[in-house]
Amino acid sequence: VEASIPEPQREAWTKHQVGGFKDKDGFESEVVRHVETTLARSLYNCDEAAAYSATALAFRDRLILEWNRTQQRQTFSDSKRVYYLSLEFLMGRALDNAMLNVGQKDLAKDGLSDLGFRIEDVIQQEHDAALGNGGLGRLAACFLDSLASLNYPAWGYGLRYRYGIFKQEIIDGYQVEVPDYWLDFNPWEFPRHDVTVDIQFYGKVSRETNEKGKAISQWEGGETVKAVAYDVPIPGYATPTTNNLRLWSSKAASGEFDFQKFNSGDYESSVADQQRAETISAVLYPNDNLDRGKELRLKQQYFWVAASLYDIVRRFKKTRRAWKEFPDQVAIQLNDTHPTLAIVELQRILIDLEGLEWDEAWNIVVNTFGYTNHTVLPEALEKWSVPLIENLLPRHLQIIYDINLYFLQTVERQFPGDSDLLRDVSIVEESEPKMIRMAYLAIVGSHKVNGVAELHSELIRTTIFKDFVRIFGPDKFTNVTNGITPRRWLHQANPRLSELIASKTGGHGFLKDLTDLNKLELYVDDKEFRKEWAEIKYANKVRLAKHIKATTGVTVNPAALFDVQVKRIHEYKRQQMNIFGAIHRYLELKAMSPEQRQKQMRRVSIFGGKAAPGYWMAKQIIHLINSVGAVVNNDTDIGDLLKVVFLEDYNVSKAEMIIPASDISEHISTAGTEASGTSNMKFVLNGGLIIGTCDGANIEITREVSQDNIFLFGHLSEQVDDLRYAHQSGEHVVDPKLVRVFEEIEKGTFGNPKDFSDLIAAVRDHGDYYLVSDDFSSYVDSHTAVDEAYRDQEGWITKCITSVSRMGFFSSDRCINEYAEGIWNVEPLNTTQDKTV
Ligand code: GPK
Repeated sequence: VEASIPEPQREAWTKHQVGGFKDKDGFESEVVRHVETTLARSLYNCDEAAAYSATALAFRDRLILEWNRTQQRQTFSDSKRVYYLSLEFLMGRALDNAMLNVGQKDLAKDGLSDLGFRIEDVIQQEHDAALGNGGLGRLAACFLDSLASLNYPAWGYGLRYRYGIFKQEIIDGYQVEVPDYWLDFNPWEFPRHDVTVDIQFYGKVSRETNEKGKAISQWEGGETVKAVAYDVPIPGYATPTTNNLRLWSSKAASGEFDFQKFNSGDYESSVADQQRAETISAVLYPNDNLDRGKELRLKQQYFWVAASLYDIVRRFKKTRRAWKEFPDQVAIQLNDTHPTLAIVELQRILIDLEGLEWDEAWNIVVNTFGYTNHTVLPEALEKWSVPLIENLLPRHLQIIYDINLYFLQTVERQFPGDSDLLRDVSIVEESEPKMIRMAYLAIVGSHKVNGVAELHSELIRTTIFKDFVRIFGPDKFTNVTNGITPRRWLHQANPRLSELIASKTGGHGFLKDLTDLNKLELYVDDKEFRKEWAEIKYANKVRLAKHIKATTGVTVNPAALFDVQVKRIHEYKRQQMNIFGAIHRYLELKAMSPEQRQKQMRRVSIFGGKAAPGYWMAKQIIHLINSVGAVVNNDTDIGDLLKVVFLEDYNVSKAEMIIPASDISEHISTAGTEASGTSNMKFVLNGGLIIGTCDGANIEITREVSQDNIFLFGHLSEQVDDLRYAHQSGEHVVDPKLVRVFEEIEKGTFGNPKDFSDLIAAVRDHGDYYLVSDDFSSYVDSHTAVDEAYRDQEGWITKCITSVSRMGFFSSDRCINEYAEGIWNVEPLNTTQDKTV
């Protein structure tokens, strides 16, 4: 690699190399400099927002120095890199994370205090980067943190949406969506106006014969859009490694607008072209676990994938290696099927632009890609209509057909005459219109396919992808159980607990190796330790209680059992069962004598989560929760024995406050539907227990913490098909307790019953697909067991401490190491032997 500055001038560079601030004084002077110059303000008009901006800029400057060194180190070392392609990165706030990861939060706290600010207030000024929907997007963000913390040479690639996931307001008990325009001031990104890629759409394919007599296809796009790179530094924890998240933004290819049109007076169409181009990266699709097949979404996918691959290939070409070495230099992980077109695009680059033979190219492609599946729900599996692809990406459709042809030929040789099998595994579904099954394309084009928890990986092997296991053999399919970063989800979200753990485990090493938590088990009977543990949980609950009061007006008692379900609203996640359960509890309390009542456990039933704007049932669930809250919370018979609250606009930074305040959290999906779940891990890591079904990672959490420390209920995934079948054949008898709940709703106790009729009908009249009635009585019983266990506070604390001590497995560091070894074949980069120019 050549340096751009010749030898004689380099001395001046070394002399002026900036080092970043080293102490509190240096930090303060950077903050003041940014306030006075970058922000053009002064001590006369520096509010909290300005203090945040200046602090963020000071840390950004510091990060970018490490970013530069890391990129240099990775280039010089010439080692294999990982590229994580994800349409979603749910990053949340960056400042607190950056301060903690570089180990300068205490310094910043003191510095800000000198300047007249409280660090907590300054941190709160930051807008969440919410470029994702839920679990899948947050997983990608945890992975970036682990990749950097473990010193892997890794980049994330995504889209720079102008609008992230909408903000949720609750108005009169209904969800209202408000656009999330978050880029007003974003100090964490670096625009790279020099790093651009022209992306083609539409157009036609021509076939020519080259000098050697070989047929070459050339795609000439009918429309060009420019991709501009924006880089976001990703600091690792307690390491100099600062990786890159590259987000692409779309722009009109001709700059601002078409001057030809502009000069000829056609202003409107000139501006329209520009707007159409910018629309591509304008908004995040707000659906979780649902595919809607919209053309603009396909455009987003190709735009992002093509820009990323161009970038990756450009970087590879600088090494001047032979193409066959590509998979030794590059591992690309597909986060769900959203980036599956990357498989087709790389094959196109290799055969159409680089002139490789099909087989050689295909070998490279397959060895480069890995595919992670995140769901078995049929409505979430992506399919694109053939006419849509043909119009937008004509050459890609041809290549998809060729991939399918060669694939089906090998299947035919392996299983001669099995035409059912050929139809079942074909990448092209023979429907009207024909559809491309993206998961099948991803499987065929990758060397490894993984699920995200043991049960889920087993389910994909035995159900949705079983034919592919026959064809490719079992080794292509593997499991990598999800994990979470303990930096954000313990150290940052629960600083007091992190300190307490550090005091018992010999420092903060557990944040690098989470299995160190097992040292806590020695202290489970330590009186002083248990007392502090309980105090911290209580303080976290007080903080949440204040937030509840301020945002909903409801007074909750921090001594009550906090029962939390926060996640996207979805029928399969069964928030409806939770609120039916809360109604059941309310009815039981109402039926009691006052004396009896006073013996009951106090509960706060806390909900949060967004419904996709077009998801009618999910919106009814939100409305029911709010309507029940309005009645229960104002019932003087009930007082603080039961409160039901819905927290508006659940997002990453709210999660950081809510999760540490939970006593019990609900992970109650119909068995076999929740691929993994990741908040389940966060709750237990923060000293809360779980009520849950035998689903996703709940099963592995149980294995780790033991049956005694989790409240499991409900039918098992192997029983689900039979139960559904039984419902179909009219044998469905609704649980009597649930019948009673429905009666109460239909009496109008919680407002107009028509508002909730579809929720009831789904269970009573439409086959109860999610088995709410089948699981209801065991759910209610399990809650009774929770009450009993919580009554014994000492026993409860023992359960919590024991569970935390056994959560080491669920670090995303473990998870990333498994990907690195089993799928990517990459190694961490030594950060101690820095080479310089
Ligand atoms: C799965 F298919 C999808 C999707 O579209 N969005 C999404 O967030 C989630 N997911 C699963 O639902 C979770 O069970 C899982 O933990 C998470 O992905 C990460 O793997």
